[in-house]
Amino acid sequence: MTISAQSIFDGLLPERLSFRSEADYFAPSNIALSKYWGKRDKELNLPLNSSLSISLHKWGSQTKISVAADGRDQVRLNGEAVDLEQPFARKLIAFVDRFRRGQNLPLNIQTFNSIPTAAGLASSASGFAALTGALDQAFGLGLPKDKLSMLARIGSGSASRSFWHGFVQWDRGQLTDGRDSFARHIDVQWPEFRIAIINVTSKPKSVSSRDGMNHTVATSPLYKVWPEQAERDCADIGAAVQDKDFSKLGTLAEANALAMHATMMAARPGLQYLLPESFTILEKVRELRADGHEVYATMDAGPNVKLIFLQSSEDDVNANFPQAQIIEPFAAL
Ligand code: 2P0
Repeated sequence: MTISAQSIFDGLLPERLSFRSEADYFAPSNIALSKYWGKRDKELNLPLNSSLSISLHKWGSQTKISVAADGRDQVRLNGEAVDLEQPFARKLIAFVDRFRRGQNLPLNIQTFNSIPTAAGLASSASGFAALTGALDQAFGLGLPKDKLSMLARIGSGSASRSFWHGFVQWDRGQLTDGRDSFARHIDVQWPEFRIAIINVTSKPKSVSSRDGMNHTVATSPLYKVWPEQAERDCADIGAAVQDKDFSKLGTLAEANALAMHATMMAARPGLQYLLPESFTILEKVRELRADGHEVYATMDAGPNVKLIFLQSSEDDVNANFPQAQIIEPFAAL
């Protein structure tokens, strides 16, 4: 039985919507320490494995919604009007239409991304989370965060993890309709935890995450072992977070990221997001560790490298990677 994404929205929303209040919702971006790579259902964005992320503090998306004064939808990104035929606006309006279901509710939707574009981080995670949260406010739905996470997941899988600060786990779930596939906050504060973003290039990637993961699942002979290993990594990284065992967390996160990239490289044709500069950074990270500094790396569907370390290693990271942008995920907001 195939279940449509629309039926999930229909099941959670009232039949008739009305505009209740102006909305303003912030969602942080996130980086997976244990990666989501591969879907068991493409329509519902159901993952083949659970994943665990750390949110990027003030880096994320802020979405404001008000009634469109002239009766026509308007979309603005970072203050600039976006043509509704542009892919960004089309995706956004298609998601809003899953809420409106043909009802005449024209909206003015403004999104501000605080993620520096040069950081090369995807904004779809925070973007769909902020949009879902703002629609919930605008229509006065009052949905709990697990339901917001489930709806945002249909926009983009990693968006399910962008409703909380700190550590977040997205459980893969077992049900075919995805009612049990949403994220939850992990109640651990770790003020010494640091993330550094090392930008290799800010060029847009040639293969989207969505196409890349579908291609990997369909053609990579190494993918067979990924879901089980990733599920185990996710559980073990979750335990390391609870125990605040940084060596274990870093070792597993780096291994998990490399394993994800290995599955992609083995796809046919192979998919390689990492560039020579990415490998140079990885080598330097290994050298730092050999010198006794606990610094670990993770990479997503692009060549940029993200480092994780504790406050005690911050000076070493700054000295070795002066271009790094350092984020304190548990700093006061
Ligand atoms: C992650 N990535 O766990 C993994 C690691 C990229 C590499 O989630 O198709 O944009 O919209 O569900 O969420 C990026 O994939 O893909 C992603 P869709 P999404 O962060």
